[in-house]
Amino acid sequence: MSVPKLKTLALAVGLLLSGAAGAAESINLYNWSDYIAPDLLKKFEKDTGIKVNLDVYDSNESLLAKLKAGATGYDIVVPSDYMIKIMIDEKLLTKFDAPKMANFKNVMAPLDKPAFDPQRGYSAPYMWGVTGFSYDSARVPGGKLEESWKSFFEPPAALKGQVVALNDVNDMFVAASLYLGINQCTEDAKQGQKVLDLLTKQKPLLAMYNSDGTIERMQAKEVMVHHQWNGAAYRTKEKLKTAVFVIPKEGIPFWNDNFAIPVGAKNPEGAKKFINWMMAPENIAEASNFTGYNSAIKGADKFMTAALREDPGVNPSDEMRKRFRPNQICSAKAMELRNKIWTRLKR
Ligand code: N2P
Repeated sequence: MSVPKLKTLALAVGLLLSGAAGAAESINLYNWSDYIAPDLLKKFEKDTGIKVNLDVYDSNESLLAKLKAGATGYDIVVPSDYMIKIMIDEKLLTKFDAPKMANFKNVMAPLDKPAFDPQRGYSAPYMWGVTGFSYDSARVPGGKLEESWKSFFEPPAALKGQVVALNDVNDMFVAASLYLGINQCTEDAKQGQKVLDLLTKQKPLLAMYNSDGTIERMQAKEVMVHHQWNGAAYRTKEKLKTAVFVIPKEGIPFWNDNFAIPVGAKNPEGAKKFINWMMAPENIAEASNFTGYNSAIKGADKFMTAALREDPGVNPSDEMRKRFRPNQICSAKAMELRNKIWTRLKR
């Protein structure tokens, strides 16, 4: 048979298979915006016959609010570390025992036994990263900003209206506490007030608080400085060669995002297949190649683009890793203080 005919045949068989299976099964994935490649979801569908419907959110807190309001349509959600713990405590997650999955053996320490879910009963790792800030070296005064949170929280007057903060209580509170030398889990109202004072002083200098569209905003030169997750910063640098990502000397919030199955999921078995599939090195690497973040899966680096693997913001040197400050699991009292400060700031 000729090659074009073979191709047509393969296509016809493929369509038949995916058509038949696709109609039978689907899962609803509720993920951060711009955080998974549409092609990868297609590949999963081709491999398993399960179609993935994607809906997106912009913060852990919006996800939590949605689940608490009783949203039951989702089979998989992607909370960060500290939010996994909150959701376990609020009984919003289904236990699925990730270590029993075939591909869990690929998970690297320490993310195989993280403090927020030591048995990995309720979660499996997706991407990890850090939250720093980017600036356009072609346009900031002097072409350089100090490697300090000072550049972001107390920028020079010339940067008024040229700085964007993530609309993210955890990333903002932790960064501010690192800059001020305050324990991120503080329960002390006086310390909380210091954070609020810093953020209140910064507020009129900001163009906005927004976690979505950070890459496009930098690329379009709408602003010069952007509080940013390192994967987004990597993708920004691809589009704006003069962008620089900063890992501040006072320390940088280190986070990891995880797959979880909410209580009330309609297709938990399909969700488990997806989670296991995503822990295969070649699949998670495709996720990394799209999102710009690293994963905790052994052997994934082989399938990552060399540029991503070697990027100092995505795969920082040991020296830079000393600046990583993992998100901690704080007391309910500390979280209340944090949320109160955020509400006051935003009103
Ligand atoms: C998606 C980035 C999510 C990472 N745009 C934040 N933990």
